Amino acid sequence: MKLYYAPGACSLAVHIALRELGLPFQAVKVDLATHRLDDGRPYHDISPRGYVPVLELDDGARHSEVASLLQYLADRGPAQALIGPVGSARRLAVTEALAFVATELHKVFSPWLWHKETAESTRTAVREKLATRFAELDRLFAKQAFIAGDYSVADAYAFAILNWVNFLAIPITAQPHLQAYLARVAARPAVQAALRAEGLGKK
Ligand SMILES: N[C@@H](CCC(=O)N[C@@H](CS)C(=O)NCC(=O)O)C(=O)O
Repeated sequence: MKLYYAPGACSLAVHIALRELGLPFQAVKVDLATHRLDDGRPYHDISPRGYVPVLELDDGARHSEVASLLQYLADRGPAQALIGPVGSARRLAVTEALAFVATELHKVFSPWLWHKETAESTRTAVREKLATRFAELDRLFAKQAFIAGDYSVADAYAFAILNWVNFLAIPITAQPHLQAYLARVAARPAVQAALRAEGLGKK
């Protein structure tokens, strides 16, 4: 498999899952500022929307959407441990968390906070909405270690998105349980390896 990624972007979730599951893959870096690969090829030839992640399967088929890619990969893991069998309560909890991260966190942060042209009033509204989500997560992580019970692919996704608080200097000191959660996920060897491979590891 081939993963098209940009350092620290939402593609980090898929990168983490590939490493958690020990699946063989090649990582191909995309410059999202220019939408080009390192060799100069236009990324829109790979991804018509210009988005990462794209996962290219061994038969050459290309697929996108973080939440779907994570489900696909987790189903290939031993005993579907990172997602749970179809029809199980575990699966419902993990897919519920994937949808929550996609629609209530990922697409609240982006595109608004990443684009310089976003009006300050919009940024303020986005930060307020995120603050309510962070407070909800803080209450959740006071009670449980991971977003859907045991560690799952939804944690890889939640971590990749919530980690943006560091890039965007959004304080979460008022949410100690959320802070501890990020540290807990960051400490996993697969997460450390993915961060290092993307040039984001601790020096
Ligand atoms: N719906 C897509 C969204 C992916 C997405 O927003 N990717 C961002 C990085 S986190 C991107 O590639 N942005 C580049 C751009 O806007 O041109 C998914 O969930 O995978």
